[in-house]
Amino acid sequence: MTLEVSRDGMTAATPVSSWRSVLVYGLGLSGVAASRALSDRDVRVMAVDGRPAPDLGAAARELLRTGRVDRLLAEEEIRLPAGLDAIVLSPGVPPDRPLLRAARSAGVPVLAEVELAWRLLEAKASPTVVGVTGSNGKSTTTALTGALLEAAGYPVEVCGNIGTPLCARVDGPPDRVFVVELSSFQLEAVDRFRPRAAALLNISPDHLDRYANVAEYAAAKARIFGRQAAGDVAVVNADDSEARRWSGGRRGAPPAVRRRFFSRLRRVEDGCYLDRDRVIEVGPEFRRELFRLGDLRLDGLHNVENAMAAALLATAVGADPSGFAPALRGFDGLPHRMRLAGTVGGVRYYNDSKATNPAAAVRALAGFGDGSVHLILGGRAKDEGAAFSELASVAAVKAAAVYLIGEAAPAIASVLTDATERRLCGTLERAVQAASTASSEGQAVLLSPACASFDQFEDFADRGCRFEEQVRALAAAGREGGHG
Ligand code: UMA
Ligand code: ADP
Repeated sequence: MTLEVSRDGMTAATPVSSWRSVLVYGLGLSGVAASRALSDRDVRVMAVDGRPAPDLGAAARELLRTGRVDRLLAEEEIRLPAGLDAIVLSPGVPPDRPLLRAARSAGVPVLAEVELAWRLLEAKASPTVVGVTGSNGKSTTTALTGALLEAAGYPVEVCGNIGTPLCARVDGPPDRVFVVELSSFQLEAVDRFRPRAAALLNISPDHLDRYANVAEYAAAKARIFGRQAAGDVAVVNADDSEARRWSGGRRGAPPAVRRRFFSRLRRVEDGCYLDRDRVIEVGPEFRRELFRLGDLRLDGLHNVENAMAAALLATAVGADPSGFAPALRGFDGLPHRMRLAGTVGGVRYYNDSKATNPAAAVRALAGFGDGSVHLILGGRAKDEGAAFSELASVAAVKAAAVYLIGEAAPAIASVLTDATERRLCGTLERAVQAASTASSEGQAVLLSPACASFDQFEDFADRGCRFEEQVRALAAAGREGGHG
């Protein structure tokens, strides 16, 4: 599959103010927000969704009931309605759906929800948008950037893939800074979207159920820089060779864009780096301290990278870094990312349900002692076998045992080394039970599943909450039994 949306001139330049009729594809969070924004501007909205109306969420049903979305088409109904100005695409909808192919051959623009939001913002003023993408660390970096900008006195909207669509934040007071987490899915269908500062944190294999190969996935991510121009800043992880490669050259940031690098490992010429316990920012004519490692409440070296990226993004839009250290001291992370869910009988239970690919789980394991972790892995793999091999070698060192759940259990079991003790548990409940029985004081039980959750749960948050519930139940049982 090729991405049919090109950087240059995907769409006719008709302003949204002249639109009359739009089809919104997907009526989840993105589609609901886009539909509301369009109907508020008197654009006729039709929608298409693979789910029938009664199965949609309450907000979508309300839009249909009140006539703000005036028609719901079934996904198989592949005829393109006449007279459309655009199709607004939800990120979860793959670009090769028949209706989208038909739209492209008929010359109807297909735009991401974030692209629509950009055009609505652009119509009012010159917006300040900060974008964050990468395979891992997007949500944490997005939230951190928001916290640093707030500490520097900016009114901030933190939105995008982190949970609230940008379209839902478009209307409101002027002069806000929009910090937007962007997935590869969203970036596939952006066109004029131009973040003043944009970060590419890292690239590791992910979503290979949607992309033919890693290059196609990375190319979608690199589109974050596509419309940047002189005066804009591209923030790039110097320690990640793929991020470096995709941020420059033909498909990355145009030459006029200032590329600023962050590195944990070596000095950079323009950007920031770790010098013992201090993060130092350097530019052509200056050098200053941004924060110290001790200011970070988040564990893990990957979070040092996330904080460095956030600091460069915040300074790119003008933030004074003097408030960064206290802001970092006040940030204790997002739910479901390496959170201590409880300590039972001297065993620490960590919820890292958001680790939905192998690279994220590898990072999670890095912080533990050898042979000390009872690791729960599995769910719906986004890729077959190969991607688990690095995780298998790290698990061989760090894990006391591995507990496998969900669809991917056989694929993961097949790449674990012979020396790695493994149990096929099926469900999360059985895995937590087995891990709690086998673990001993001083060890940890870690849910860092390296897979998506959709085979057994609503989403990663549902999986994380179920894990935490079980940990609470274990703690309660421990108290009743007289151990704590
Ligand atoms: N649908 C179809 N046909 C399809 C696929 C979906 O009709 O082929 C319909 C579904 O029936 C449903 C709707 O589309 O009614 C859902 O749309 P969606 O999957 O795009 O999800 P939204 O509710 O709009 O949420 C999206 C992001 N989801 C995805 O990208 C899959 C949310 O990220 C994001 O928070 C939200 O927009 C707001 O911006 C979630 C996610 O899993 C957390 N993201 C992936 C990730 O982080 O790895 C990319
Ligand atoms: P994303 O939004 O990209 O999924 P999150 O900030 O939600 O990223 O973090 C998800 C998981 O990825 C974390 O629980 C952690 O295990 C891992 N992670 C976070 N930051 C990084 C990073 N910079 N590099 C690699 N892995 C990371």
